[in-house]
Amino acid sequence: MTSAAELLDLATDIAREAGELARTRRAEGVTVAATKSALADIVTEADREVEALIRSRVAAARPDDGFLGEESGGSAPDAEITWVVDPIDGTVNYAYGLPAWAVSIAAVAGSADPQEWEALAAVVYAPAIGEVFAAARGSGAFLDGRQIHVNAEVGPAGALVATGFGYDPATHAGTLAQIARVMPIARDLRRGGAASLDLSYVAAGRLDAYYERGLQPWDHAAGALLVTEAGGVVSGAPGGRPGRAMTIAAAPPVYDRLVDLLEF
Ligand code: LIP
Repeated sequence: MTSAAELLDLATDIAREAGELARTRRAEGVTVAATKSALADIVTEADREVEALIRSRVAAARPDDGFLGEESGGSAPDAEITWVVDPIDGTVNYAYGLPAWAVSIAAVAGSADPQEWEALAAVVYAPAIGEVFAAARGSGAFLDGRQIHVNAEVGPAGALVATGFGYDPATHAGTLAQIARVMPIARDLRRGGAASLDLSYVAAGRLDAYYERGLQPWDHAAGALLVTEAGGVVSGAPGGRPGRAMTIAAAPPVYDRLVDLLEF
């Protein structure tokens, strides 16, 4: 079986090529191709083009692998390795020209089900910022080749916590109520708009914690491995896997305090 390091090398090469394509398309001007689950849930022509590039590169290099992409769906669910891809995570940021967007690619084993898979390799590439977050299972997490770690200690001012709002306006009141429950342990909040980068920033110690409801598998697949390889904890509801109901990521002490405040 291919090693996690070999999968990471391939994922990184593909992410860099895909990211440069996305950046080129951004500079040319972005066209919204359609809306999906809600008016705010947009897909651009670049999302589709970048995912097609990633899918073709993976198929050429590893034709027997499965694929699960935000825009083109899944294939070969029984494959030994599945590539879980968000071609442009932070699509709204990308469409507005804000820099917080990323190509997120994870290679997972055992199943195409996020409740069962074992992530082996992860890369989150932010082309507009020029940073590559990478991890191979068991080998640590890295930012541009420098090893990174979660913030194990939070200062007396409290935790810097990131979260997000789903595309469905009907969920916003519940999200705001949840924020009110979390604020007693927070020094401040951040809302970056790209889950893969929020998770990467927890791994790098730039955030003390991140939580969000409503994430899709491709939003958290790569970032979750980065966090655990950086010494953090990632879950859904306590003891569960990250998913639509909830994704929580933090260093152990903050994680435990956050879980006590969130309702599941
Ligand atoms: C986005 C996530 C973000 C969330 C947005 C959206 P997309 O993914 O990365 O954290 O708040 O609602 O789901 O749609 O840009 O790939």
